[in-house]
Amino acid sequence: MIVDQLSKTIFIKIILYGPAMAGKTTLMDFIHSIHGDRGVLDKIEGTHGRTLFWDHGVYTFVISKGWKVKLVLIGTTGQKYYKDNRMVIMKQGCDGIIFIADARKTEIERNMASFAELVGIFGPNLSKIPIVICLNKYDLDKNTLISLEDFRKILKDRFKEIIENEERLRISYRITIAVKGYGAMEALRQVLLFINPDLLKLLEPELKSGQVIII
Ligand SMILES: Nc1nc2c(ncn2[C@@H]2O[C@H](COP(=O)(O)OP(=O)(O)OP(=O)(O)O)[C@@H](O)[C@H]2O)c(=O)[nH]1
Ligand SMILES: [Mg+2]
Repeated sequence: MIVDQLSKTIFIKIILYGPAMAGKTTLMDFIHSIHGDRGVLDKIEGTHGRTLFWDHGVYTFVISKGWKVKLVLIGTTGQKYYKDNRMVIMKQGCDGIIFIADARKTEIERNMASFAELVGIFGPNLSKIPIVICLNKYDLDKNTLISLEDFRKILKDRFKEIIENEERLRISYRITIAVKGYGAMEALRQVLLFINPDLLKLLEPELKSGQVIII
């Protein structure tokens, strides 16, 4: 978080991370569909809508006493081939991470490999960064999907040293359906809550909830 006293602006940077095709861009598209009047979303995509470099959204919210918050959302490219590109983005640091996992059981190893990459980048310092993990695509056939509990358990087993100390790591798990916007704003709120609860209180009147559906 950067606080610029002169321009009375607070900058918050949140990165969307996760394996290719998990739904990072789709989630950002949804957030933009409801907050597009507050900012811009710049996407650099190849054919078939695959992110080549990143998705970059900046949204400005006016809070009290002339202060404003600039919320910077960066969606990484998930493809293996562009690992170096992700590294450049991640090395610049961030205030919080929304990790978009693909909820299908068949995707578990790709999800874990992506999380391992995060651990590789930040090492033990990852424990200090707030993370909201979204099990995305929960609209698909329930028999093909992993439960939140099972996902959590596998992640804890694999990354004990990072995940286990829950007091240090602000981490939360939720279900999302990015194509419908389900859980998108809740994930954003949760990561903002982890980053700074007082700031979220000030931002709350400005944040729209978007579409809510029952699953
Ligand atoms: N059924 C279903 N499909 C989804 C959901 N979210 C995303 N998708 C689909 O999954 C595909 C990939 O979504 P993207 O948002 O482009 O994925 P990404 O993580 O940005 O992928 P990269 O940019 O390649 O890393 C698209 O066809 C989306 O429509 C969801 O909640 N449910
Ligand atoms: Mg993308």
